[in-house]
Amino acid sequence: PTTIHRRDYREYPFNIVNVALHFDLHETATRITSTLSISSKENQPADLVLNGEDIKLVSVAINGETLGEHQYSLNEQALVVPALQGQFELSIVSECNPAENSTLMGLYVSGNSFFTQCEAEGFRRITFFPDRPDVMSIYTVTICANKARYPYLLSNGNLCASTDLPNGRHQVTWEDPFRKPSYLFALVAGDFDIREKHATTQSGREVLLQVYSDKGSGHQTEWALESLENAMKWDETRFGLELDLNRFMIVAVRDFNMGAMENKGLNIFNAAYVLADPNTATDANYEGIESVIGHEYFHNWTGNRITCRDWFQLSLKEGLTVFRDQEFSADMMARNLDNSAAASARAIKRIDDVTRLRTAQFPEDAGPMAHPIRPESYQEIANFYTATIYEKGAEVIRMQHTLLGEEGFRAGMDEYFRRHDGQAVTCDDFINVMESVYTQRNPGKDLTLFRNWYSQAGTPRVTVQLNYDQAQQRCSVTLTQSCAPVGVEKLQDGFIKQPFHIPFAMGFISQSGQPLMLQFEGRQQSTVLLELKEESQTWHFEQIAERPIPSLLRDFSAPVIVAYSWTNQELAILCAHDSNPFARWEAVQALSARELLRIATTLAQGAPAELDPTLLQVWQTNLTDPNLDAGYRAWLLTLPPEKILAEGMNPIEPVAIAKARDFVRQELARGLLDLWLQTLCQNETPGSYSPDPLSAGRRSLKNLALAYLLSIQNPPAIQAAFAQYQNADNMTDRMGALSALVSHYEGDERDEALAQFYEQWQHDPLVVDKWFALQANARHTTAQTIQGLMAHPAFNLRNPNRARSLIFQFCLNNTEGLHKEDGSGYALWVEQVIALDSINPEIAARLARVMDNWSRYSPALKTGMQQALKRVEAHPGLSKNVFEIVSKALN
Ligand code: DPP
Ligand code: ZN
Repeated sequence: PTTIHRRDYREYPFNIVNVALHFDLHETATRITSTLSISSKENQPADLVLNGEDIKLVSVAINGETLGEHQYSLNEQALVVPALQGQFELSIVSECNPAENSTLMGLYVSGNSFFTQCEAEGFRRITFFPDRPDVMSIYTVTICANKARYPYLLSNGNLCASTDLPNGRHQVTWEDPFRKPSYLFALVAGDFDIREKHATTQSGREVLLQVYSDKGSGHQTEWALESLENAMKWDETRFGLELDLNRFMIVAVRDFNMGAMENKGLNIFNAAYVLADPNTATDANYEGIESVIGHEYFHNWTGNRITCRDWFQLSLKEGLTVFRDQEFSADMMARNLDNSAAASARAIKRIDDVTRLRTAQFPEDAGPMAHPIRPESYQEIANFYTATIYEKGAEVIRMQHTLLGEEGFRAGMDEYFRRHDGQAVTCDDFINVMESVYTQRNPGKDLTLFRNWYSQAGTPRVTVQLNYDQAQQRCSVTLTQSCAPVGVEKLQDGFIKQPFHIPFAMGFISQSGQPLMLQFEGRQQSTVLLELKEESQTWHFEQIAERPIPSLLRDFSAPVIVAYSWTNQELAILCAHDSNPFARWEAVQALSARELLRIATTLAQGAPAELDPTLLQVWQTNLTDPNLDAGYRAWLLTLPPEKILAEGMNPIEPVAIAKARDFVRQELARGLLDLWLQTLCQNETPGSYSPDPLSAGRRSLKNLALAYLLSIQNPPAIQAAFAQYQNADNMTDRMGALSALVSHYEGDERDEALAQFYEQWQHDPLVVDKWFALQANARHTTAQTIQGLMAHPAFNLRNPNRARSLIFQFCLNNTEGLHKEDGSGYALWVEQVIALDSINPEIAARLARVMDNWSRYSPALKTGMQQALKRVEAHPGLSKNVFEIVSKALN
């Protein structure tokens, strides 16, 4: 496979001014006529290169004259018409087979409907076209299909004509008034339930908001429509950005590779991010729906109005839009709360996002796929829809927000739209705009060094050194940064990593737990923002009466790893008193990670473990502190996930980590039994279900207590879990109880409950996904269990949600099952990567990434992992998606 480099970017030599598409929809043979009005950019002939994959060319004509076969060339990837110049009209007729398209890229059938997915390179599976984001055109789309089967025919923009045809067919025409790249094209045809609402924009325009879903699922779209309206209002208020179309449609589809897609005016969503009702969706599902609906809606400006010049700039739209959806969710969560509840609601959101970054992105940034948020090269762009582009990309935007401040950032965004609306631009264009505002507001400062976040990969480590001088009452803080070359950086001769510009927020806490005020930049502040721009820098703070305890990287002000050697006692003080709620949670994480890793090492050596009483003390404080909201308390009482712990262990002993977590959980359950039982009783949520953050917080604390108590098989808690399972009026409580039982309880009633759950919910695919996922994650589930479940009539490898719920859940989260000594976990992985690859390479490549960090595992495991990778690599006919992943892992 060829590698594509950022430095090789060349402008496309033609403008494609207008695109007229005519679809004659049939399940197994859809005929597409594409008429392009084209003009050369230059005064000399150039080859017209049109991408096309897996489609059949029927004819090609220029200005109405059909070309003979000698007048163009055609291969597996492209149609080339040589030496064209001036203005002309090109017409192409081609055919594709939507029913047989299991890649879910291009035009495909799901259930009884047609859908498209074009980002990144799916449009070339529909018609021959310069399928690259910098070619922007005005689209007119005509769709013709059987009227009874496909009463709704949708595309981007505004509906402008609709007529009945002979033979039971009908035809509609859509016009999108905005220029767009091909990846934002969409088409949907089918029969749907519709929920809709008229809303008025800031400037007083009336718009129609619609959610389309499978027949019979219309009662599950209320939350989606409400979230869409909230997103619309939020973008107006926070960024002054208004919906630019008269109608905005969301369509839910059961078979979808991603979460959702921001096609202009016609967002297509994985049903998992649309459908919810209290009985089938959990609090986490409700949150996920709100955030993804927000995300896709926000793309209308950050992504669609201003798009990417090429796919190396993906983070231009994704990092920025993730930042925007994170802020949207935080604002929604903090809405209507008093100051302190709002602060903990925001902290919860931040904790959640940082946890995601640390579990998914930090390992990526330390492994063979490590890449800067603006990569330099790729083989398959679909492999670069990564945690780095999205989550780290959002952190890089957040740092700019921190450096500019809310007002400055908003001024920067305004300027970004002023300069670039309607264009396909680069990350450099974005940072240039932000820098112009930054420099104007902070004379003498610039973002030169900050740009290294775009060009260098890896997670920087910031080592902190504190020197306290009692006589001078002075405390100095030295920050030192380092970041070893990672991923492709390691392969480049003479590569020297430059320092990053790191905004580092910190404060001091006294030995008695009080926040200290610091004199900094002419003001008294409890949190100061240090800007680390060299390898090492020192700051001095005066009038510090005693040796303080540093509270570091508050609110996670930069995506870095902090190294500081607090004593356990100092950490315990921060765990109980840090006035910054995010940093207080961090202290708990640091202390418990330290303890868990110590115990994991002990267990790996076969020695008996014992819990440090400090941790028990911290848990007791956080179970009883009267000032904590339930949801925030739940986070304070949650042990760090295995994947985060693994990043702190060398070599990684995954099973020892899992066992250490079990051990600590049980010790904390046993040592604080009464408090857990009280917590269980005190967090009921009476009344009918509401997904609001306070109620969700209570449910999460209650279900956490249940999990702790069941880990020691506490009999009253087992009873409580069964009662909760039977009586729950919402899915969060039902799943909370069932998952605690499935994870920790061995009796027959457990299997009865699981069987009953399936019986009750088998008609709802998203709930059946939950049922598979529960079992995939359960202790004692082995590869054989998974094989058994794959034989269940409800299992279907072609449906990505189903594959994810069973196979991905097992390979990603069931540590003991995957790493079983008999090699059965690895064998299952090999088999399923290969099986999926022949159906859907994009999904297969995601599963392939499970083995990324094999070389960091203990010797007993890494050989097996490496062999598994080699078996996949040796498989004939591998897609370039999977090939890129496994070959980089083995390199
Ligand atoms: N649909 C994906 C997202 O919104 C890719 N653009 O992130
Ligand atoms: Zn996105």
